[in-house]
Amino acid sequence: MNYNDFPHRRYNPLTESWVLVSPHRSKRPWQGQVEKLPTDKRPTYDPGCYLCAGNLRANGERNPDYASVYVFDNDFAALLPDAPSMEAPPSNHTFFTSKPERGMARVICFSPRHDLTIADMTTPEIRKVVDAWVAEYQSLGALPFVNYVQIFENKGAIMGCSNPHPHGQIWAQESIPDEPLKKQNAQLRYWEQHQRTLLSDYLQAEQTAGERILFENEHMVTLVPFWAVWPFEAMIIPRRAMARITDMTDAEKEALADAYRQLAATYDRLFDTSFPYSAGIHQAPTDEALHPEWHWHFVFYPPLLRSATVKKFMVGYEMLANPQRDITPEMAADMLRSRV
Ligand code: H2U
Repeated sequence: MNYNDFPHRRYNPLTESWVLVSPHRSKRPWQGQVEKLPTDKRPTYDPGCYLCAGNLRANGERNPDYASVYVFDNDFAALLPDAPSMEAPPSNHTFFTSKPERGMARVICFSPRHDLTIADMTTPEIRKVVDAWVAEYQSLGALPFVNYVQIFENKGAIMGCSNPHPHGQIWAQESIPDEPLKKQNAQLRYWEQHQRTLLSDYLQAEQTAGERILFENEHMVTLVPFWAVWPFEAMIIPRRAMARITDMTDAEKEALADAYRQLAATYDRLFDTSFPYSAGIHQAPTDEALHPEWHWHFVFYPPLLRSATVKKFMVGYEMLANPQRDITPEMAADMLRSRV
């Protein structure tokens, strides 16, 4: 089947869900239109920024004069460690099910430089971000009430990011949230059948196919997944099956930092803009089980469709039925590869 000609559905084996692909809608040749935005000239230090070194935060606390990466408890955390414990009887009425949820939320400043993004940082600088993620996953995961740690970055005003200072977030909680839980269930079934991780076999298939891989280094492969929903969705997958980022060797941490930088820079070159996205790492829960089924990976969901100012909306059919896309993941991979 020539995917470029026919509407078709693609299956995501990690989340066990479908995406409708309608490439005939974008058969018109790619116009390559670049609508330039006024360049976002930011100072290296902004006295009004609550994430810059030495500045006051909204709650009156002062950031230290940090030199590389700085992590602090979110002053407006969505999860709190002292919510009533699980011993509190949950409501189990059929229609009003709820349960208390304990957790923590942390903010991670990637750099003291207000004007940078991951795309502008060096690999050794980003390596420090990776090291902080590893340390946070370890320390938050060790808390008795934490069973899952979600590391993520929300970049760009279009994604609802409240501050352009380079930063990410970490939420840690009692329950495994829905997205990673879906992936856990699918990976567990695959592992039980094959004694290999789903993503090890997927990587091998992608390497044979070749058409969706963007770039590779010694330890990481960056690709547009076959089942991508967002126009320029991408994944960084470690070659070695590892359940969690704490399993990485130094060389793998370095390789992850470099792939992250390269993908962010490739995105920026695509539409000549500071490319917005939500990105995050899906990995094993911190519930003390070994989880050999898990193969951690880094997913990128950018909202842009055709230019710096044209965004894809997940509305209508997407809200009511299934996600849908026009350009195929292979077309997106071609476009991104031309900017690597
Ligand atoms: P986002 O821009 O990605 O939403 O992240 C900023 C986070 O920083 C946000 O969750 C927190 C907000 O609660 N924050 C603080 O913890 N202290 C502040 O002084 C302002 C913002």
